[in-house]
Amino acid sequence: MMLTPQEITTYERDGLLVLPGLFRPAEVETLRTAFERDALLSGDHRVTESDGRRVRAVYGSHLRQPAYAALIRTPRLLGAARSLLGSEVTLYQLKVNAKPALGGEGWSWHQDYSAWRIADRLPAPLLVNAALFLDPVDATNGPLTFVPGSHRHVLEPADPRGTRRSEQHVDPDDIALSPEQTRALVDLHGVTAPTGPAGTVILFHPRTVHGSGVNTSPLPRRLVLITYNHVHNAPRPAGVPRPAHLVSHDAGALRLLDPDELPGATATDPRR
Ligand code: HL5
Ligand code: SIN
Ligand code: MN
Repeated sequence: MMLTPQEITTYERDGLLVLPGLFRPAEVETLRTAFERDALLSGDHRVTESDGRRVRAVYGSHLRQPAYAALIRTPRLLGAARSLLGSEVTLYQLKVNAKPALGGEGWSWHQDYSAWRIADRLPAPLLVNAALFLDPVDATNGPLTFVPGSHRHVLEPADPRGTRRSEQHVDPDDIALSPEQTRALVDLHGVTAPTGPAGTVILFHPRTVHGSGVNTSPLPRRLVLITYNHVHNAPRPAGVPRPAHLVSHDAGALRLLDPDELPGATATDPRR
């Protein structure tokens, strides 16, 4: 799928673009079922909430679940990433942030590129994130919240606390902006927390400041986050690269999926 010139202008102005209901209910159902299966597999790719029990995030589902391997190559997402980066793209990262019902924890305000510059020595912020709602999102279940226009600010994360929240990945807590930085940005640009049906996609820039609050609702807020990278922007880790479930080790340009390859899709869908 190609984005319209107007959609590209909005993305460049705000650092984000909302595409309501981009995936059909049957497609989302397939992805939810595959996630439920994947979330049962223990390992370093699965991050828990502070109770050490409930699932906070699952990394690299495309390595274990065919529905996610197919998802990253759908023309709707891959085509959009290519148009925004103006190049062939590779996969950088895929995760599902699960934010469980009745108390799923929040994510601190941050810019993703800070994590990837520091942890993976990624040369440039030539990436696009696609956030796909696996559940309907409203004001009560901890929506992803953005500072529109913040992608033009180059910000140093506040001094990290001595201890890391997680050894498994860079938690936004560890690259969080200070209250002063956040207040200044929000004063300047305001905030937006897009809501919508399951299947909605938000495209956002790796420097767009974002975070989210606690899920107080009785329903989970599961969110797939796919990060595409410019084909000539491979990370250059100083030592051992981070594991493939965190940062893809496949440097090859992604190939578009054939129309009938996505489980749950119909070949007649005009937006494929
Ligand atoms: N957890 C990611 C990583 O690469 C970084 C965060 O939202 C993305 C900041 O370890
Ligand atoms: C969230 O899931 O609300 C936070 C997502 C992110 O930091 O990428
Ligand atoms: Mn993030």
